[in-house]
Amino acid sequence: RANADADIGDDAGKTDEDYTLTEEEVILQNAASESPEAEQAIQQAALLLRMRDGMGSLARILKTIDNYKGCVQHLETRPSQLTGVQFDALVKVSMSRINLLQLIRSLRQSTAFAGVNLVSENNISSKTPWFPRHASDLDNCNHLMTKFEPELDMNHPGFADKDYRERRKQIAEIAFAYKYGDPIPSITYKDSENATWQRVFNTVLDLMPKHACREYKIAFGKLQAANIFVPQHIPQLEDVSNFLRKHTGFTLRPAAGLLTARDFLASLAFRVFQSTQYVRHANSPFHTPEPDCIHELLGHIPLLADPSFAQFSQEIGLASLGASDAEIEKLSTVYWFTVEFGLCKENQQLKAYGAALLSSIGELLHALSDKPELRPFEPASTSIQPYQDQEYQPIYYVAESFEDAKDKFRRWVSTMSRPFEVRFNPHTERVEVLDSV
Ligand code: HBI
Ligand code: NLE
Ligand code: FE
Repeated sequence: RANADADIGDDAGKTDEDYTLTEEEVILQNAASESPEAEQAIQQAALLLRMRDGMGSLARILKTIDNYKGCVQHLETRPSQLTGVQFDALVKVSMSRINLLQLIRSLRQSTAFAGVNLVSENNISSKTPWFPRHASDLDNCNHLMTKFEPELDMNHPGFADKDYRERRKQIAEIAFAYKYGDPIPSITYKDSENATWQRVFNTVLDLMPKHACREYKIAFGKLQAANIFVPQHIPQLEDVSNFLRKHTGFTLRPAAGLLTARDFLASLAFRVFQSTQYVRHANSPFHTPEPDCIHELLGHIPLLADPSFAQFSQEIGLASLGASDAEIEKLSTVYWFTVEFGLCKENQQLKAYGAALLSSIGELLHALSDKPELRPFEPASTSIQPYQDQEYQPIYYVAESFEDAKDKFRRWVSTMSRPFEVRFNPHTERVEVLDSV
C-alpha cells in the first residue's frame, strides 16, 4: 500500500479483513491507543483525493468531516489529467486523532466513497505527537519499566525476601493512585527502613564536605536547617516537595518505580520530579542499581533546590517533549552522565554533582579514585556513549560548571531534528508549541 497510485480503484467493497493499514495509519492508531488524551489530541492532515464522480462526493466528504467535528482549513480543486478522474481535491483538516483515523478508514473503505480515491495523507504521522502540555497531564506519564522489579529480577537483593516485596507493593499503590494536585501521602517507615536511611545519611555527611560540589552542600545545609534532613528518619516527600517549591518551583510526585525515559524526562519540563518512595533493601545500603527514596533524597533533592541546576533539568525535559525515540535515548544518556553521574570542576578540584554518586558512597569513592576514565562533558559525544546500569561506571564526564554544561547542552539541543519548538509559559504553567515549519 505504500504506493497508493498503483492501486487506484480497488478500494471499494473491501472488508475489514483484507484491508491493510498504511504506515501513517499504524502510527496514528498506535498514538491514538496510548491514552484518552492522545486520542483527543488535535491533529492536522492534508488529504489528496481523486474524484471519479461529481461534486456530490466532495460534499459528502465535507459533511463527514463535519460529523467528525473536524475543521476544514484549506480546500483546493483542479481538473484531473487522468482519464476517468474528474478532479483532484486537496483538503486540509484539523481534527482529533481518533476521528481522523476513522475518516481515513471510511474514505478508503466505505461504499459511500466508492468514487473517491485517497491518494495520500500527509503530515498526519508524528509531526506533533501527543505529549503532556501541563503538569496535570503527567497523570498519564507513569509507564513503568520492569527492569529492576524485585519480583522479576533474580539479582535484586529483595528477590528472595517476601516481606520486602510486599512492602514495595504497598508503597507502589500510593503512586498508582496519585493524581495531580493531591498531597503526597506520608508513609510510616519501619524502624529498619529508617535505620538504612541513617546509615547512608551519616556516611554522606562524612564524605560530602570533601567530595560534593558547592551547590549541593549549600542546599543540603538548608534542608538540615528546615529539619527535613535529620539522621533519625526518612523525610516525607510532601515536606520535601514544599521545600523545593519555595526554592526553584520544582515539586515532586510519587513514582512506583523506574519509569520509561520518555515519561520521566517529560515531567522535568514542568519542573516536576517523579520520585520513588520505597527504601532500598537493608542488605545493600551503599549501592543499589535502581532508584529508591534514599537516592532521590540524598542524591537529587539538594541540587533541585539550586536555581541553575533546576533550569538545566527543565531544559532536558523540554527537549524531550515530542522527540523521536532515538533522541530520547540520547537525552537520557546525557541525563545519565550529568544529573546522575556528573563530575565537575571547582577550583581545579574534582567534585561530584551526580545524584547516583552522592547517594552511593561505594560509587562516589570509585568515581574519585584513579580507576575510571574521565572525559570532558561534550553533549554530541556524551549522548552516544553506551553505559551500563548494574555496576559502577567505567567512564565519567566532567563539566566545567553548571553554566558551561547548560550552554553546551543548549547549543547541542538546537541541532536536534524536531519540527517544532516548545516553550514553557510560567504564567499558565503550560507548554506552548511553536510551529517552525
Ligand atoms: N524513573 N523513577 C525513575 N527515576 C529515574 O531516575 C529514572 C526513571 N526512568 C528513566 C531514567 N531515570 C533514566 O533513563 C534517565 O536517564 C532518563
Ligand atoms: N546507584 C545509586 C545508589 O545506590 O544510590 C542509585 C542509582 C539510580 C539510577
Ligand atoms: Fe536518579
